[in-house]
Amino acid sequence: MSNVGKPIPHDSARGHVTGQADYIDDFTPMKGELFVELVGSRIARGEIKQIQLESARRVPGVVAILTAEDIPGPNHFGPIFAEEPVLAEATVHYVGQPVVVIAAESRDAAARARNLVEIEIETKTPILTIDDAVAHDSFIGPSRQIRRGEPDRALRTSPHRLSGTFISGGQEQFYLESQASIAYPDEEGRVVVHCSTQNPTETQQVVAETLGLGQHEVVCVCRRMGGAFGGKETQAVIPSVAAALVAVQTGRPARIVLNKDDDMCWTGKRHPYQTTYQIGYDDQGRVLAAKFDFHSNGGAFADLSTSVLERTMLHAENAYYIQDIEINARIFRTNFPPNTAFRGFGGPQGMAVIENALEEIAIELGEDSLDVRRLNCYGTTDRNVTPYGQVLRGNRLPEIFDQLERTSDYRQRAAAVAQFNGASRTHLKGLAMTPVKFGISFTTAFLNQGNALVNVYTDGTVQVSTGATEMGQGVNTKIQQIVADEFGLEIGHVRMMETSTEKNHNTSPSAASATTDLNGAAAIRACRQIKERMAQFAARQFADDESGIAGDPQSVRFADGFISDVRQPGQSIAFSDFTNMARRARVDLGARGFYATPGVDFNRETGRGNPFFYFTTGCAVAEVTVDRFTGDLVVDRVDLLMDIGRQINPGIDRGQVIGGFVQGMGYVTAEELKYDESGQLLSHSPTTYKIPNVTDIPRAFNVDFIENHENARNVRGSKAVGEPPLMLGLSVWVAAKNAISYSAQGRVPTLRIPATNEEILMSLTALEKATAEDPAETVQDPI
Ligand code: LUZ
Ligand code: MOS
Repeated sequence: MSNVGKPIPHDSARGHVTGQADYIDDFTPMKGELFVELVGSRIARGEIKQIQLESARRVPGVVAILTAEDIPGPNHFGPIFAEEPVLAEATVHYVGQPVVVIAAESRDAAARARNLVEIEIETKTPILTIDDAVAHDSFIGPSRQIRRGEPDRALRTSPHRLSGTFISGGQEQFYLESQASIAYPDEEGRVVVHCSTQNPTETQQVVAETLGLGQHEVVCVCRRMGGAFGGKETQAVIPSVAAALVAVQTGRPARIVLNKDDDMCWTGKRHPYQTTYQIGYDDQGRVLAAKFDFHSNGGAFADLSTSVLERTMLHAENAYYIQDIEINARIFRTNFPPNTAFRGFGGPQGMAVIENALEEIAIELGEDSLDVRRLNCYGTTDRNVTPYGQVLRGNRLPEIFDQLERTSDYRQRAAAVAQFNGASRTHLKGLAMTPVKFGISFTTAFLNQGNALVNVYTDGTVQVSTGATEMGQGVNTKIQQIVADEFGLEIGHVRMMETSTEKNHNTSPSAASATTDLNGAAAIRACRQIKERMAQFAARQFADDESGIAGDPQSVRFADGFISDVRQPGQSIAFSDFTNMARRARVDLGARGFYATPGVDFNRETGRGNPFFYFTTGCAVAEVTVDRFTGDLVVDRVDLLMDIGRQINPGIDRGQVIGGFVQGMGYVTAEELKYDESGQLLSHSPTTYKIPNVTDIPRAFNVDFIENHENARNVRGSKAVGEPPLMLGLSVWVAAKNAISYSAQGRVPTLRIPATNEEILMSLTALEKATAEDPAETVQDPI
């Protein structure tokens, strides 16, 4: 009996559906609890001249109003550079930057007081575009490079070249549960923070530092999040500190829950990029040389921008071997909220540029872009070294390409698309297959660690605590399955406990798709220690002088709820009886396991190393229809094929793949962040920010996985699945570009991310205008 490999429902599935699963704001208010509001800057950039708090203080029910001066420890924090103020001091750098903390007896009172706070700011011209930031020399961190071969020479000698600027916008994480924390004071000024965070350890650390406490005086607890998608990897910190500050200063519990509009306006998002590229290629479409200059819009403070940028660079070639390549990258400081982690973490921005370029090569050569992509795909025995020197092991990408080409009927459908486009005057169809190769591991090597605590009780039940945080992705269910298998128990005997820094400390954020990998492996290590002790004890029980069987821990098995000796069938003891016996015999039934990913290292200075433990790969084919008159885009069909090793939970993995793909699709086609000229976000609610809904998902959606029983590298032969499918959403964008290209054959359309209806219409119009002005270049007008 194995639990691993079965589509066991998410351990909170019932609670999610019935509403019984508690999120932060569902916690019953504690006695004396205060409600906390932040007052954010209304100005994107300026100097604070005066803060008027008197009228706000007079609002009945207001208990405390605090500013940067009330923070006892250092006011600055940051996951990489400690440069971001918790509360603004003399200057403000983005709309919504928190300046004042209000604590009141009720939400109403807090809201009323918030409206009465007057922050007088001398406005300066904000830096809102990358071009602006370049002009002002406004950047974050050093510029970076990865280089192999002689790209300049290879570009010069290539038979064909193309170049351009590629623009991709940001993306709001759009978790359903906003940033939220409840802090309550312990005696003697210590504090416990319940927080919707991917990163309880960071919350603990920053709360401790800013309050002038030791880390041992702060506990951070996270039962679950209502979504995170990267948005809670670092940015749960400011609300947590605000609540903790109030708790410690007033001696009362304090709750903060951002409303949706504030959350969308004030917190960081996926980084917008502006990238120039130069590509050299031959007559067949083989890329011989590539040069990329990635310009990332970092927002006002560093946050995770340098790590995000690094992942962009490490995915600039996506699934393709490029012999001579140069990847330059830099982050620009602007007056937006600090941009941060978002599922994919810079990967999508890197891959989009090469996928765009390959589509352009295909258009220029009049080839099907699948042939161009397949030709450039990483090989299995040669052409299999990345620009940073990591060798791909067991590369299944060529096989995935070929299998999906067959199972999706790619060739017949490509012919049908061409035929359709020759006949239709109102619509254009497009088809594209794009791959993903996503590196699994934090590129910051030290983060690749996890620890787990396993307690076996005398009734044979088990509690497991790890540093993993549950954000709906099902990490708890997967670890529950893994642990149940270790002890040979049914899943109901194993319970996952809420995440707390008290039980699991010095943890990494639940991020980088690696949470099950790291914490599942740590849990196995803990189980193995307990099993080892149990086996020693069992061997003594199973020893039999009469039949001459000596005690042998090696022959003890844990299966089907029993402990047995393989040499003596019928001599088994129920697990629950055995645990009781073991306790009486003073056998230690608890353990803490630790796991550190072996062999990962990357040298930022040289741009060389093995940053990733392995890669998760896959391909998707998307077929779309574009309305020539409105730019409306319909995704007719998607076929998706991935290698995610041996699945721990096929049901949960399927949910991750579908959800990730659709979220990626939203990024490339619909989700547009619109700001006014003062840097205020205009699309800050579900009515103005368009995420995919049920009518936008592919009309036909076929999801499949290749068999990969050989994968032994990772926990239970599985592979990480959280982020990689998001990048397959690019297939929809490429299919849209493919569709547009039919409106003027041989001419390359320009298309940004996101390809909203408006963007598609503008691209079509520009192409038609160019064709009308210069018809000679048009090979053949299909209409
Ligand atoms: N977070 C991080 C991540 O700190 N480092 C990473 O490499 C990463 N990759 C993906 C998602 N989150
Ligand atoms: Mo992340 S983008 O917090 O894995």
